[in-house]
Parts: sequence; structure tokens; C-alpha cells
Amino acid sequence: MASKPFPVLENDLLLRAARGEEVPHTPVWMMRQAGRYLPEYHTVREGHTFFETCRSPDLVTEITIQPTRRFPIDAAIIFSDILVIPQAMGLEVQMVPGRGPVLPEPLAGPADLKRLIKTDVSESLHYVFEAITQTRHALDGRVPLIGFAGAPWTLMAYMIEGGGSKSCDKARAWLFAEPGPSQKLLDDITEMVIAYLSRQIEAGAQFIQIFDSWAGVLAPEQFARYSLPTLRRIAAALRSDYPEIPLAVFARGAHYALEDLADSAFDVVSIDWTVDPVAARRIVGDRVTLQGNLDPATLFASPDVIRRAVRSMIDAFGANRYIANLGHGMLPAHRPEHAGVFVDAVHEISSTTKAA
Ligand code: 1CP
Repeated sequence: MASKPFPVLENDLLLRAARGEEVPHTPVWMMRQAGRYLPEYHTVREGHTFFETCRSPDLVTEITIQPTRRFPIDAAIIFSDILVIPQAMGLEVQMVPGRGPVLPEPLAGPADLKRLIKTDVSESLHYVFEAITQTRHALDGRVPLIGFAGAPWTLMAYMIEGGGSKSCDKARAWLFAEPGPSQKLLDDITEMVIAYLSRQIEAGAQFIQIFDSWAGVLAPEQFARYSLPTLRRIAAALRSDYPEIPLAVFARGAHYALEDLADSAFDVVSIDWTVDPVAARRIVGDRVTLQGNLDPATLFASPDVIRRAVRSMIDAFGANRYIANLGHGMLPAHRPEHAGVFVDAVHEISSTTKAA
């Protein structure tokens, strides 16, 4: 299919920092930078359910671009959700306002694996790829567009728990009581994720992040056995087919896995705010770019407190091989102006640090 060429990228700081190249100031973006803390997001969402919104390339393009109008951020991240994969595999997912994702009929046991279907992502998730292409054109080269997917373990956890769960007891029980079916489920999800991310890149995504948001409930051994190999397979497959696309992983809570993640064909390892950046740097060295990790709660403090926190964050990470971000997502109660203070502080402080 012939398609219009994409506009030339004006700000490629994110991609350069991911590859370990010199940058004039530290690039910054925020997890969940599109969404509920922005009044303009609520305006667009009016009258549409969450997943209706995700399926409309026009609405997705608008929501994805919104934060780039407000803040001089160095990237946009496509508006979607990690749970579109379980949906494409045949499970119903509802987004309940104020509560989050709910899967009314989760996998109750290995016999339920036969309820899952293998679909061609080009068909089942075509709306994501259309939205990515449309958003790339609408961004007009101002900043790169980030594509993403959930990690197989995190998606497995939602598929078994039926929603968010603090400790994922049922999903962890599968790993011990049903190792064979667990592995089969993880393998099937991994294949879907590789196909899904490959198509996102072909549609125009310029940087890929994998969210293993529930990594932290696993013991190091279980992570090494069940999650890490899937992350490595995804990274290796994308690295070999799309060597120019930077790959990032955010394994929230998996502080014990930094060394392994740094050795896994990822360019960027994102850390949450419970990890000490100096210790993280000592572990990963200059093998990967680190990304993170301001505690999102910091944004509830005054601008002065935010600036001081950004300064110590940048001092701790160092100016090179670093992408600034929060240690997890923006929260619905955040004030947009404080996100702006965060972004400006990263740019100002990192450019003076570099000049010094
Ligand atoms: O109605 C609404 O507005 C619901 C809020 C919302 C939003 C704005 C949800 C429900 N998902 C999203 C968008 C979303 N989800 C993005 C958009 C792009 C951006 O960052 O700007 C992204 C990257 C995600 C990814 C996602 N969804 C993750 C991984 C990152 C993370 O936060 O750990 C996870 C775990 C989800 C599941 C999910 N979807 C929504 C919520 C509230 C949750 C988490 C709830 C829970 O289980 O604890």
C-alpha cells in the first residue's frame, strides 16, 4: 500500500539519548502524559467509552497530541491501553470509571486457555495502527511518537486476576501450580506482542516501550524464569527486524533485575522511584540509557520543591545516557501546571549542567 511519507523529525533528542549519543539537554516525557489530569482530555472523552475512544483514530490523534501542545515535552506516546491485547485474544475487557480495567470472565484455570483465540493483529488491532499513522502525520515531525505494549507477565496477570490486583495471588499461583499452561499462555501472549509491536513500528512508531507493571510482585527467580525470557524474546525479535528503533522496558518493582535487563537487547531501562539512580547506574554502567524516576507524588508539591527534586534527580542520573520521566504515571489529581514545571526544570537544569 503506497502511503504518504512522514514529515522529517525536528526534535530527535529522545532517540539520540536512547542510543547513548550526546544531547544538548536531557529529553523528557511522562508516563500517562495524556489523560485524566488534563481538562481537554475530558472534553474529548465526553460521550465515548474508553475503548470507543481507543478505536477512533481521530480521537486518539487528538488526545495523543494534547500534552505536546501544553508542554515542550520531547515525545508523544500513542493513546491506547495495554489491555487491547487480551481483548484481541478474545477476553472481554471493560474500563470502569474510577476503578480501572475489569475482565468479567477471567481465566479461571488451564482449561480456560481454549477460550483464547489467535488473531491476525493486522485485523484485530488495525485501529491502533491507523491511529499511529495518523498521529505521526499530525505531529508533523515536532517530536517522536512512542508505541507500547504490556509485557506478557503483566497481561497474564490481568487475564487471570480479572483486573488490577496488589499482589496478583491467583496469577502467581498459576506459575507454581500450573507451570506448563503458564508457559503456554506466556508464549502465546509473547507472539501476539511481537506481531503487535512490529506492526506499530511499520505504522510509524519511532520508539517502543514495554510495560511490565506487575513485575514487582514476582520473586527474582520467578521473574527470571517467566518474565525475563519473554522480554528478551520480544527485544531480540524487534532488534533484528527494526535495528534503528530504540527499545525501552519498564519493569516496575523489579529492582533485582536491572543487571539482566541491561543485558537484554534493550536500549533503555526505565526505573520506578523506589530505585536509587546512583545504584542503578552502578549496576547498568553505560550499557543502557536509564529512564525515570521522579516520584509522581512530587508533582503535588510547590514548584520550588519540584525544581529541587529535579535537580537532585539529574545529579544522580548524570547528564548522559539519561531520559527524564516520572517513576510511574501521571495521576488524575495532578495539576497540569506542575507537570509543566517538571518539564521546564528538566530542560533548564540539564542544559546548565551540560554547559558547566
Ligand atoms: O477513562 C479513563 O480515562 C481511564 C484512565 C486510563 C488511561 C488514560 C486507562 C485505564 N488507561 C489509559 C491510557 C494508557 N494506559 C496509556 C496512554 C498513553 C499515555 O501514557 O499517555 C498507557 C501507556 C497505558 C498503559 C497501561 N494501562 C499500563 C502500563 C503502565 C502503567 O501505568 O503501569 C497499565 C498497567 C494499564 C492498565 C490500566 N488501564 C487503565 C488503568 C487505570 C490501568 C491501571 C489500573 C490498575 O490495574 O491498577
